[in-house]
Amino acid sequence: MSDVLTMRVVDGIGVVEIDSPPVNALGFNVRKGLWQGFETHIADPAVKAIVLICGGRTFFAGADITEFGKPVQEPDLRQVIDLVESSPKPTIAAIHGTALGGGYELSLGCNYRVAVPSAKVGLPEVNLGLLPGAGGTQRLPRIVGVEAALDIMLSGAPMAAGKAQKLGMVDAVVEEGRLEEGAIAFAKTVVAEGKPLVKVRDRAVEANPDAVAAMTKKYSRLFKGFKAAANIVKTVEAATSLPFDQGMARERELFLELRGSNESKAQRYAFFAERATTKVPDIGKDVAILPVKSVGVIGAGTMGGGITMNFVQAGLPVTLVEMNQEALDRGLGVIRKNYERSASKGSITAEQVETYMGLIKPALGLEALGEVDLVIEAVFEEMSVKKDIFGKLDTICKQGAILASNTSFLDVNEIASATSRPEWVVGLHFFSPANVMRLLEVVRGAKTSKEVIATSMELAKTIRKVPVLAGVCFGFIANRIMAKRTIQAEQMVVEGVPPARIDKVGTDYGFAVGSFGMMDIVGLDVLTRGQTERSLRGDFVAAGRLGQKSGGGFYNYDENRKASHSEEAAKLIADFAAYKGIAQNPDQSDEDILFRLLLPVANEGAKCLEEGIALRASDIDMACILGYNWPLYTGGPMFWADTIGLPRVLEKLKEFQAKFGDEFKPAALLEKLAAEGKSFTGE
Ligand code: 3H9
Repeated sequence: MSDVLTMRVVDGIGVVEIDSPPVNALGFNVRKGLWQGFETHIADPAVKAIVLICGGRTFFAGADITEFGKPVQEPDLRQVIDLVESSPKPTIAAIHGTALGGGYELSLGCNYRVAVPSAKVGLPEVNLGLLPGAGGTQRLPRIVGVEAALDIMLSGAPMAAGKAQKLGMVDAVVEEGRLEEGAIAFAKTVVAEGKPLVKVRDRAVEANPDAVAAMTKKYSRLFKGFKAAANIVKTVEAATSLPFDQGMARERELFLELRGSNESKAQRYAFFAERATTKVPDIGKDVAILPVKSVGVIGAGTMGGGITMNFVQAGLPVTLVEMNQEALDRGLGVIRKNYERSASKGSITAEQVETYMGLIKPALGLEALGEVDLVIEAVFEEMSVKKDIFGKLDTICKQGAILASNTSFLDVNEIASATSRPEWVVGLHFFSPANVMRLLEVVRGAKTSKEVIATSMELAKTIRKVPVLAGVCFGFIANRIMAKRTIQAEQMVVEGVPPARIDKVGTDYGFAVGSFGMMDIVGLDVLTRGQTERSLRGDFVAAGRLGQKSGGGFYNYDENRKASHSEEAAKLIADFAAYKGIAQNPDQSDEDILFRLLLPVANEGAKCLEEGIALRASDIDMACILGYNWPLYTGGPMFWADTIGLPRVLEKLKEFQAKFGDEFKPAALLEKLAAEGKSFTGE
């Protein structure tokens, strides 16, 4: 018998139980087990109805994503669902944990679905660049109608059992902890009542063009770059216009188109990349995770405030320290305003606003941090200031407190040297806005202890961030490598390519904002702070063009912040080019503009790998996706370079190096991998 299958018969009800840790993904072994379980119970005259249940933490979490690149071994999931659906005996899926994707689709092949209150169901395939490919697109609209089905499939969001019951996605909710008993009791009632067995496929569904239009509008962001959403809409339209079997054939065709696409490959890669970031080769499960029950944040500015919000939302009290009352009040005011805005939008309750604010303990002076388990310093980027603070923390903080800096560029080892306990010092680099961006770079100093790293990685999970481990260097991973894009954007603009053209190439690729649009948002004065030499941005600042806040930077802005061409900006650029004696070269192709912007990013990523600054290429990709909104469907700079092919990447870099200089000098690792026919990511 299959090693994931257990069968029993309880009062005439056959139970098929599958247990395949960690999440009962529907890989070949599981499908084989299901086949065997259902065939056996269908053939057994003593069995009057069949309950399908999972062991472990969850019902089936979907198809096994690792199988997608490989040839399918039969029975495939659709064949398994056909077998279940063709059962002459009532079938009942018993759901706990998360019934997702193929897992929920399998339950739709059953006549009934029962769940415990804590269970969730959903079709999240869109997040992997796919569509529900095991009948979900055809069966779900037959239960909930076109509008709700599209909402569920386009959002990809799991739904709690109670709500799912109201929509008919779940037929009964049974007592928590007594799923099997509840499902068996349900099955017995079905048998006793002898009702005709209704299959989902036999239900009717009506077309609803208005709902399609409304949902297409609601999820409009998914229709640019991503491919799955458009195909999901097509399958749902097929469900309303074609007989079931033809609808299934259409679903298959559109699923296969997505499965083979670079976009879906990138999204599947990102799914595993996100889960790989916490795996640090020299830090095993034996390394202790230290308790962090209270936090101190130094600096109530934009970063400090955002950082504070993360922790209070996770229920951890934060002592927020400023040097004067005015700054403290201002910082607290901004945090409150952010929460009140969320409450007015309905994303949190008024009560939550007070709970979060109540967890913040405002304080003047570092002395208030004596007893906290973790301190995060978020003051401005000046080494002497940081060293002064860490020196004081060394005398104030209790032994065993983690001392973290949110520095974006500075040397964490030097900061640690201001203390007598460098093993307790770490970089925790948040990305702005810190309460929104999911990336947390955990910067490992030369002496940072394994416990501190392990605790930082765990802490990221607590505050719903994705940690990426980085070594000490200027800018760590994301800022260091993304700076290469900005350098090239500025270089091309002084060569005479208009900012709008460069930004359009960036936004066509999938960035929400181009390099110049972004500089205008951040503020050119901020970006030139501390600069002594003449620079293009400095010329803009000197001319009073600071960006959006002054009504103009690289672009002019109207009152709605809509950007338009600026003659003054064009003149500043031309003057700067003349001052630098830059040869004009405005006629560059879109492809060259794109490659000049982004290949140096991947090349710098390769250098981070060579130097051991990043553990793996996929960490670099996660850092760019989660810290810089690099378009997910391209997989990040390293995966994208792989999809182009490293020999071609190398060739382009060499061509640019010959034309534009050593900024494009290929990393040794790139040369090596290209020569060996390998890739950065192994994909
Ligand atoms: C699909 O179903 C297509 C069909 O429509 C059509 C077929 C024809 N496969 O996330 P966690 C691994 S597409 C393989 O850390 P949590 C995961 O990598 C699928 N592996 O736990 C990790 O491994 P490791 C639609 C999977 O408790 C471990 O399990 N379904 C899969 O935070 C634990 O995962 C989805 O998109 C999988 N499907 O969250 C659901 N799922 O320990 C995807 C997980 O080595 N899964 N793993 O790092 C999830 O959303 C979350 O994993 C879940 C648990 C909510 C289930």
